Amino acid sequence: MDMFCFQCEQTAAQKGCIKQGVCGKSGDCAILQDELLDRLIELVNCAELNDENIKLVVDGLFMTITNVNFDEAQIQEYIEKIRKKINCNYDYNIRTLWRSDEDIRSLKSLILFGLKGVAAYYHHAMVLGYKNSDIEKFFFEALSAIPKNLSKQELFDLVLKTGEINLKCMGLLDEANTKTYGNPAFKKVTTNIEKGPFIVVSGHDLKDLELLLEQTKDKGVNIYTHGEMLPCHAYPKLNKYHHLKGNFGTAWQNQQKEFDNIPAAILFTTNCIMPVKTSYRDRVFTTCVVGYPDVIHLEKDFTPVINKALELGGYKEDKKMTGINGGDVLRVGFGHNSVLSAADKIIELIKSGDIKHIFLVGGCDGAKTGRNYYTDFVKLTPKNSLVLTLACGKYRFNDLDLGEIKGIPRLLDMGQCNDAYSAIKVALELAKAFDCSVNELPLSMVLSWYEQKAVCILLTLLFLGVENIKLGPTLPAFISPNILKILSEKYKIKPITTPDKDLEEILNRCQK
Ligand code: SF4
Ligand code: SF3
Repeated sequence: MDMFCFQCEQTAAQKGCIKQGVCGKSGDCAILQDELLDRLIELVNCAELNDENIKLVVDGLFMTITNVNFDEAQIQEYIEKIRKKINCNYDYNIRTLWRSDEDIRSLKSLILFGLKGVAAYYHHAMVLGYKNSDIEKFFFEALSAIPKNLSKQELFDLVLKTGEINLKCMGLLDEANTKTYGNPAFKKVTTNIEKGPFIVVSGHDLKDLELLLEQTKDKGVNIYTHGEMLPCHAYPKLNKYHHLKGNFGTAWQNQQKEFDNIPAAILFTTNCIMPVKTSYRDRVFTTCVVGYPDVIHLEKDFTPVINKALELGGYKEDKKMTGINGGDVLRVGFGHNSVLSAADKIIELIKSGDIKHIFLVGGCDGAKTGRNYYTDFVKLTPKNSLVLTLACGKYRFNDLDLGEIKGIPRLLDMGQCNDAYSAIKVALELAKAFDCSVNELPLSMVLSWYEQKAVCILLTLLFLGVENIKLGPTLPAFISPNILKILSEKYKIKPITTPDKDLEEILNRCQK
């Protein structure tokens, strides 16, 4: 029995991985992840919605996101846990979906992959003690719809509902993050590393970072963020720890090179973990839903990570490191709170013509060629425009100093992928101030996708009726030609072309 997976942007031949994942996932691991989905679908059809079962659903979905869990033993153990909760004779095999009519498969994939993204965000909210019954009910509703014989219209409605629920979920996570750690505020983050023991913490989980900061408080170990943990520096209740020093490395897809023989311990809290090379495997640790064979997995007691960092000792001298464009300062902290506190000024600058356009250049990064489009696009944006960014795609350009417009930095890093919520809030507030719709604002979205969290964010934008999104570097393999036609006609979604052409098209359209 061969695997089949086409859930991410780097899928083989733009069609699907069938022998081994391009991400490094083995065929057996992919088959187990499918089995995990089968059991979850059986669970929602058989068992009641309660705290224990919702946690199984949320974490189970999260485990199957790209670059989260490669550990067959851990996945098998999780399947057994679910099996114990299934108390009826429902039998489902997700392979029937992969073999079904391509439009139905496309719509159900949008729902299933989007739901995985929602699960990741809901997991982070739950960890901080925030819950919502509408979101929980939807996990059951959407998963139980996968085996059903539904019309294209019914499925399309569910696709948009996934986007609607994700908006609610990102709102809940925003509330959880800001109420727990304060509102993000502007902060300069260094890419340089101080001498002495250190730990690199990767992923998206703020709670894990807080626990690690607490547990390393008086241990002589410095903490550096990596990848999507970078925005944590902007939260007052996280940056109050003086040993949270800076950010290590560039984008997630460079980790195999950047972690090679690193004299530090590395903790992965969520995606994106890549196949762990033997040159640094002894210093990698995973927690929660992340797993990799032969890598030590921890649950909230980070003593082994700390001991490893002390044993490795870090660099002997301070080490100068930079972003990919040579800059060594990253500016973070432009969530909705700080951008909206400058809203009056931004509105005034738009009215006076000092700000002619706002670009949202955000989304995932990835290893495939062609993603330099985003760096080139940002470099080409006119000096009288702002560039909002979020998620890990920003590592292509976040060390660039684009200058300021009357005291407002041109490049505004709004945070992690889930902070798309901030961008949406800002867009809605601007639309209110100008008494127009978001589509009438001088605002354009140029997005990059890689994994399934990007899918749910895209569905949220569709739910909100946002038009003219440019999406790249390639379109999802799971969107069939007919569904793509509907999306391009209804929402005017277009694939990216070249930076000059796209920029010209955007600016011309907005002048009309
Ligand atoms: Fe292939 Fe992406 Fe699936 Fe990995 S997650 S197996 S790369 S489609
Ligand atoms: Fe990135 Fe993996 Fe998508 Fe949070 S860390 S956005 S790719």
